[in-house]
Amino acid sequence: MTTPPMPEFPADFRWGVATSAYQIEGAATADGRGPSIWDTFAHTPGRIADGSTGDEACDHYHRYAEDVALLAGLGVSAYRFSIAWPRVQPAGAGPANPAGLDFYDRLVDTLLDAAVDPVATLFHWDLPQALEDAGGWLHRDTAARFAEYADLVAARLDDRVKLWITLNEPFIHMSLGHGMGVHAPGRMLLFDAFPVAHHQLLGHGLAVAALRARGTTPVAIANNYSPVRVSGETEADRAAGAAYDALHNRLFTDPLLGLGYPEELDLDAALVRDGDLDVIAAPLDVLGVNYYNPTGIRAAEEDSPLPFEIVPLAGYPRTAFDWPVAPDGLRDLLLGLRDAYGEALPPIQITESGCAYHDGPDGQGRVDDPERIAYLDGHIRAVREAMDAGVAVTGYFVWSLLDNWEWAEGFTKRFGLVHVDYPTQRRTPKSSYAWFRDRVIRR
Ligand code: IFM
Repeated sequence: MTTPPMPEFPADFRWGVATSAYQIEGAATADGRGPSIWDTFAHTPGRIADGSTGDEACDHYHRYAEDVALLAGLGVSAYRFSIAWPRVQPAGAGPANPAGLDFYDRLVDTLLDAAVDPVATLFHWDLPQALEDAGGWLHRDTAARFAEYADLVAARLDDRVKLWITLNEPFIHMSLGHGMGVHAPGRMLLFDAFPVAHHQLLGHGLAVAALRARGTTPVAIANNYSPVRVSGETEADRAAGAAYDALHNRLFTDPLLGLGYPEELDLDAALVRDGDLDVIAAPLDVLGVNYYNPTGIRAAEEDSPLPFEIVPLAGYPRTAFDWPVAPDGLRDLLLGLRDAYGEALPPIQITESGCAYHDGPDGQGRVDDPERIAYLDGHIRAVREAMDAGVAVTGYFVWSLLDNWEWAEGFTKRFGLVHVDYPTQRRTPKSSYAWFRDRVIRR
């Protein structure tokens, strides 16, 4: 697909791709790895759309050298991956499992040899099952466990990792995993899931302190954001939009940037102990922004358990996930963050941006994915527009390097720049891979 030339970006702009451990690694029991909540959830009949698990996924654990060669061929300056807590602490506590850390040591060195900066996420949803059995993120102690784990990882890798990301999308982990029950650990607590928000944020703050004590590597968090589009004209519709915005966007940003919790969410005061908000508001070097789509909201029916109703947004193309393709949402989101937080806002990196389509090889074995090229083209231009309007954005990571195991959707959603034939594990770069390399990175 031909697209008009991309506008200029600063020479040191960080172009990367992102993945996460459970979605690609496989090797679920190798080298002493313990079970995570996602192993348990995926192995529970009826939880995953195609009945699959992450037991093998993309077998990245054994094929990481081939995958780093794909990164080198792409020309990215950074690779965002996550570390599986149950590889490092199989039971969620105690000394590190050296064999688990050895894998990330090898990966980091292979990345550096290929001139790709390692960007490591410490928690991308794969909580050790033993911690879940003790209460998981509903339990305050998990925050302290997370900081201990962060310290063990940093002790081994801080000399080479270029950016730490503490948590990935704590909103999604709270809402889908603990509010609605469609992700691990499968709890359906609705607003009683708020302790999961506070304890993740507390764990983040304690982990930031542990990482700072170990070295000088910059630290970030990767939040999921979805700008709200109010559907309807009434005051109740606008109030519903504000309620959703507080829940999805502000709950995990206001306290990080020193504003405390949004008042409208009415968090149980007993949850937040003296000093917690100071721990959570530890200065960040980068705010990671994961963006996929805006959310349409209107007032809920009177008997609804939620103070808003999510409605489909008309007028946009849609991905295989049925998510609207709305690059304007990314621009609006970035401008909105700047307007809401001003000087308190650290530089932003787009830590995930991407789309799922039903990609497959043609008769010649080529995988052509023009929709993904159009998607990325629009979203990268949206970032440039926000930068032109004064928002400090210093990086952009495509989700994802490889087609991979998409949580409750199993293998049915393909997000990769590289196609994976799961039975053979054959990797085939899609046309978006060449486009990203030639039209964006090496322009
Ligand atoms: O695959 C996920 C990723 O793990 C977290 N952010 C959204 C992606 C697409 O759903």
